Amino acid sequence: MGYLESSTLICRQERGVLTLTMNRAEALNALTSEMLDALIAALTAAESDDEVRVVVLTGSGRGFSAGQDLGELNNKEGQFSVETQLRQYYRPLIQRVANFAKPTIAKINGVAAGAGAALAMACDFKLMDRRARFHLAFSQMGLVLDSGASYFLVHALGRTRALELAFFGGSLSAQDALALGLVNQIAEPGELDGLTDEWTERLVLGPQLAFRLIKQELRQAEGASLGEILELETAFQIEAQASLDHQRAIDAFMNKQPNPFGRHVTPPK
Ligand code: T3D
Repeated sequence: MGYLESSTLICRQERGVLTLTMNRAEALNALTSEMLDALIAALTAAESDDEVRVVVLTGSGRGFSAGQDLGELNNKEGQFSVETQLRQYYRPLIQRVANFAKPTIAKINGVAAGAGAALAMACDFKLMDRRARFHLAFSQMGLVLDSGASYFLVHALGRTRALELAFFGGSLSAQDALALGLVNQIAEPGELDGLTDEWTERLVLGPQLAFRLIKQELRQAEGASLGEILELETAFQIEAQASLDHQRAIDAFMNKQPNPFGRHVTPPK
């Protein structure tokens, strides 16, 4: 399937991986309405595209994304309220990413600020250049967390750490983000592309149905009771156990062949 090119979003599809590159390097990929529309459209198309197994979200130049484009917001004042902006663009985008059926990777090549940080956090896996940083200075501007940042922070860190970061956070280095569990792995300068390729390869080779169901299980587990989760796990396991992927894995095991999904090890930190 072809993806609509926009000057603000580059879409590249190769060997099961759709890479979406926010493309306003001169403004650290600050999010405009055009870019937000393009992101939502590309993700909507990718969801039902069987040729896409993994989505990678990244930025061009030295930034991941500096969040809402402040120039556009000022120009729009009067026509568009913050409420409209959040409801029309950020809510659908963040929900689309967080509920996406297939694995997603934020390839955090540079600074991720405001809604740009929330967008990265909404992805399943986060790989970060050692020189990149999160800029969570909402409160420094007299603003509150938005675009799901409060949800992602409190779920990742717990209330105490989330409050500290939201009140006084400012910039958070890649090293600190790793220590807090906000990102999966850090790449040395020049090595983020290679690291991302390793992750995408493992995800493309992996059992797609099991990945989709595991994502749903973990999402539901954030707000459900143990009883509800035990029920859900039962239904999903019945489905997974009947899959061709499971049959292939069992056949390989019984015949002392390598696992069909490739390496299954925790990557080194
Ligand atoms: O309606 C709504 O309110 C929706 C709400 C959404 C939530 C949000 O995202 S609100 C948060 C918006 N983002 C910010 O407040 C971050 C603003 N940017 C910065 O604080 C800094 O740029 C950074 C800390 C991210 C990076 O600093 P630095 O020193 O590395 O770069 P810089 O020189 O500040 O920026 C480089 C260029 O990008 C510069 O343009 P110039 O002067 O070279 O022409 C700068 O103006 C531009 N830029 C950076 N961020 C934005 C931006 N242009 C528009 N909007 C931006 N958000």
